[in-house]
Amino acid sequence: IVGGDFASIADYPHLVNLRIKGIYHGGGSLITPTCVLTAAHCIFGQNGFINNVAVHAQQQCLGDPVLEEQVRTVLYASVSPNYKHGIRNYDSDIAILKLTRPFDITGKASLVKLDFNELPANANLTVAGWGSTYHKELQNPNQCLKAAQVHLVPQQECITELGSFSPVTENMFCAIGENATDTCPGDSGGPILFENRLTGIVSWGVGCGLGLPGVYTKLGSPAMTSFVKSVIERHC
Ligand code: 4AZ
Repeated sequence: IVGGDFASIADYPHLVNLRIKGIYHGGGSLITPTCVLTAAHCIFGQNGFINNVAVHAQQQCLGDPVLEEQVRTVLYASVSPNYKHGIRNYDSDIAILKLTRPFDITGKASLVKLDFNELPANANLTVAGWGSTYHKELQNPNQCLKAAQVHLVPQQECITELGSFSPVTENMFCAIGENATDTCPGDSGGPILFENRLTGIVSWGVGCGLGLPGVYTKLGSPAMTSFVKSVIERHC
């Protein structure tokens, strides 16, 4: 996150981080004790049964030691069938990871509530993650959690600003904060919250903190809503 402030994981008890072979690969949100919502591009190539992805809960900084009870492995990933990985295509950037064993949500970890409603104009939103803190910063393996306030950008304005880089579709919305506050590589998969409910997933952008909006997978689009609801019903 560019801008914003360091934050306490206690304020984001649903936020998890994803590891592939131990290496940090993005954020995620606990939506049921056995399911994590994330971005498809964070786990690209991992659709179906997978054995090399782990989920860490309750980590303040990526380099902190994690207790065994706060780590789960992933049984399989359900990736949106409309997600087509490729440069300049982030449509339907959404996946749900089914864990091999539920997290204990009677302790510090807890579930986030999902918000499938259309956001009001200029909605104030909160992002949180362990991503880069300035444009082109390499991922810090010891990054501590940051959070920031951003606001919804009108869809047409976002299409005008970013549409020439990559299509801005109905399954996306855009947001930016004061002084170019933004999400950055490494924040992907993590939450964007409206009134403490999950309304989107950090997905893509053109650089970060450059004054362009960041782009988020929109839980409230018809396709994203039906994907999430059907996976939860069948698998979570
Ligand atoms: C990324 O590459 C990424 N500025 C995520 C968010 C933004 C840009 C890039 C938004 O994961």
